[in-house]
Amino acid sequence: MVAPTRADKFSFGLWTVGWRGRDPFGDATRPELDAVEAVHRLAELGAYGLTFHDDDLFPFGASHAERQRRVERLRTALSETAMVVPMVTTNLFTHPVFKDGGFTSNDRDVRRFALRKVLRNVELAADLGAQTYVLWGGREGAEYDSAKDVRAALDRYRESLDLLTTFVRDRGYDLRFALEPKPNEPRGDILLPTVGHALAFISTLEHPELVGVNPEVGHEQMAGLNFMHSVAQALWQGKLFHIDLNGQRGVKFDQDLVFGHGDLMNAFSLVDLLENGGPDGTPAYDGPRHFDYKPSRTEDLAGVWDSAAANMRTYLLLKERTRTFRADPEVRQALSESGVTELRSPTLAAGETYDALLADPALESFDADKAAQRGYGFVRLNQLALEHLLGAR
Ligand code: 3MF
Ligand code: MG
Ligand code: MG
Ligand code: MG
Repeated sequence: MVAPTRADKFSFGLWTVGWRGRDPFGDATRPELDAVEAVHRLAELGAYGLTFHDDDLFPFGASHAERQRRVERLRTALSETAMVVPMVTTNLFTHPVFKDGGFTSNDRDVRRFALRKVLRNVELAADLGAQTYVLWGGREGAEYDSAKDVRAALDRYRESLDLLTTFVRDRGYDLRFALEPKPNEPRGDILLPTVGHALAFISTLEHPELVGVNPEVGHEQMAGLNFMHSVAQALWQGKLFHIDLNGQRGVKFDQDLVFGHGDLMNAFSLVDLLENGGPDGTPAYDGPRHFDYKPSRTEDLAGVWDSAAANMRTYLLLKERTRTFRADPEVRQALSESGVTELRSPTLAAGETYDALLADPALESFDADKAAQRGYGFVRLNQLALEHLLGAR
């Protein structure tokens, strides 16, 4: 039951298991990991996909020949393991040239260089059969309010997205873009800090249908937000193109823990939403279950693979627990008594107008004080969820 298979669609960033443990205060604690080994190890563990930034696969500034050589090695590993590349992304944050951003750098030459870096990697993504191209603008932002004209920066952000969507349309690529919001780190303030900001921005684009979001558990939680709520709204707007699963313990630095090693109750409700939130309890999301975490720098290579397996195992355990939760007759009754199911009924009757609502005699005699006495039973419902999560029911 908790052995992952390809059908579970688990994918990992090459930069996750490949993270060497370098942080702002300490050097690397682990050796470099070869992309080919990563593909083989992840496939053995039950993953189906690998994702990467251009710079994860070939060094920044690599020659065309070197780039091709690395891509071919990856292609061979993929065919040996039947692994796929569902998503590709660009590194617009490591090289010092991007210290003030890529698409929104104050320096126009840097912006042009950044755009070309993305365009070239979009070609590779399409060639490898990726369906999603993620854009995480970690350096698009500022530390000082006087340093960035935010409206001009958003104009440049939009200009970049409009160019990218025109490019994939003209080339006939079957590829969509997903913006990954994050409130801060590495910049003091990052543009498009939350899922909500990104959704509002997308509505201003030339081809909004080609752009969605890639929400990350820890990023929304760093802003003190409820991750499940953010994902639910993205789903509601048809914009959940991809997802980054990991763990975060509260409003502090970006922790990138294993999925479930942060807010476990919220992870449970997230898996419940993704797996059972569709019509009649079907999955609400069918894309990759992508892990963007960092094996803690205390771990050796064995610990890296243990942590990779832990992400998938935790997800599957939660999935199983959400099934027992949904199937429990007591839960069904509690959901009904709490009005959770009643919220699906439209507030107005079919064809009812505001005049009819204004004149409704039932509202004349509606006893607000009496209605206010109702207990919703949400605590009991949440305890049922917790008991299923703990395996106590
Ligand atoms: C940083 C992130 C990024 C993005 C990545 C993929 C380096 O907190 O989450 O990881 O996920 O750039 O698009
Ligand atoms: Mg992250
Ligand atoms: Mg993170
Ligand atoms: Mg991420």
